[in-house]
Amino acid sequence: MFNKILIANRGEVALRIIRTCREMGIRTVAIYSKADEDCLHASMADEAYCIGPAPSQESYLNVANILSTALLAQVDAIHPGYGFLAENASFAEICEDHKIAFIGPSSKQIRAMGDKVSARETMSKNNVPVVQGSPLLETLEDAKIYAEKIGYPVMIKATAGGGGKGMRVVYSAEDLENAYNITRSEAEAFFANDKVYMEKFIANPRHIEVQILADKFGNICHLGERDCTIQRRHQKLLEEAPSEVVTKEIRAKMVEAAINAVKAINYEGIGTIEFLFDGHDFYFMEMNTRLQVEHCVTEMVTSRDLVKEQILIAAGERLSFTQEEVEIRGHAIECRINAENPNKDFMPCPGEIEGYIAPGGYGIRVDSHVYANYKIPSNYDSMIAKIICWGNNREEARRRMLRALNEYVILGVETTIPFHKKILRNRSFILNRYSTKFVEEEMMKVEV
Ligand code: MV4
Repeated sequence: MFNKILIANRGEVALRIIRTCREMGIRTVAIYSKADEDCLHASMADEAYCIGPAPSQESYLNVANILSTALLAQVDAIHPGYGFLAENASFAEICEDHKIAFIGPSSKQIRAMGDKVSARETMSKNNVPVVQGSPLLETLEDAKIYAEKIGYPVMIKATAGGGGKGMRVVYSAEDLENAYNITRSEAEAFFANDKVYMEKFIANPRHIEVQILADKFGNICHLGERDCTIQRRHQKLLEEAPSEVVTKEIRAKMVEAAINAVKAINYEGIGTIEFLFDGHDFYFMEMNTRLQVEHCVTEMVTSRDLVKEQILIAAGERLSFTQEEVEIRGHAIECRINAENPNKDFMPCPGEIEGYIAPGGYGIRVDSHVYANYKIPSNYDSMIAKIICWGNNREEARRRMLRALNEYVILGVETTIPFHKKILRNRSFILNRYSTKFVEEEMMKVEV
């Protein structure tokens, strides 16, 4: 087992990882930027090193500084958390080259899923349903041929894309040329790769994802699904587990597809297979080769520590449980609390937290790095907390979450707490009848 792990991240996820390391008897090394000198992850870890100035490029994304800190502190492994370097294949490769374990899959497996056209191809060859689509589009003529074959509406997507960047819906032949050209130039600008492909557009889907774990001995387990349909501009706001729109029959097929996906690339680590679900059929969208922000809802309904399993796998140990031992119990909901103003187009609202009282009580978990008089820097993501709640069923969880949101006091900065209360009281949310358009259709209506 590892003796010492460097956590290449900040904020709540850094604390999340430090906590599990401590329970496992593993020493921790924090890194922090000049803007994060007062951050809890720096004080909570066994050692902490400043690795650069505030901008992420010069600190949390500064591979040379992170690696030299890891070598200096003589760590066995690096945990990247999520965001920053978590899905950076070159970083994983550099760790491999320096005999430091990257807590995640191999650089090869990250690359295999980073290219969407080759990922789609691998999946469809291995009994994982994919949306009807095209190979790489070489020319506009290609695009025209495939659009006619697939039938409008279609989507043009960057093969290097993901998470909603570099994609466009095309409703009719007149719009094709323009959409094709714009998506290519956006793809070039975002990813330095202008290769695009086409998919049939699935209108009003749900976003359902399956959590999987795979160790180096070929043991593969799933921990069921999460429903992450409630998003705004591709940022998830609220997630739940399990999904009540997924029937037993669909669930069985979906987890089988997710396991096929993992087997297809000999995946090692924890990962998520994302699907679009139209109420009847589901389709592979992408795979996330990292720990995810919303992993906590899975932890709440399975009582399994995903970070612990992730560390065990990276250290070459076996998963600590078998599929037969996995039981999904009750229902969990997570709300991501951001320092943003929902009334000003979710404008980030950094600054000092002048008063702070976190919710608590039965069935509530708060993962956060903030405290009274903490100054939220403007350099990083605006997520400041996650509330995760558990209930015997969805309605109990929903009421418990509302209770916790009402208890939460955060003074001095605007937060998304009021917006979450509105979601939880929305009729379509309560009835569980909505799609990825929920926020724009249900939440942005102007009251008169
Ligand atoms: C789609 C789609 C409809 N049809 N692909 C958004 C993020 C990226 N992972 C893929 N995305 C989508 N791909 C086809 N063929 C709709 C979306 C999509 C979406 C998906 C999940 C959750 C929220 C979304 C919001 C807008 C679009």
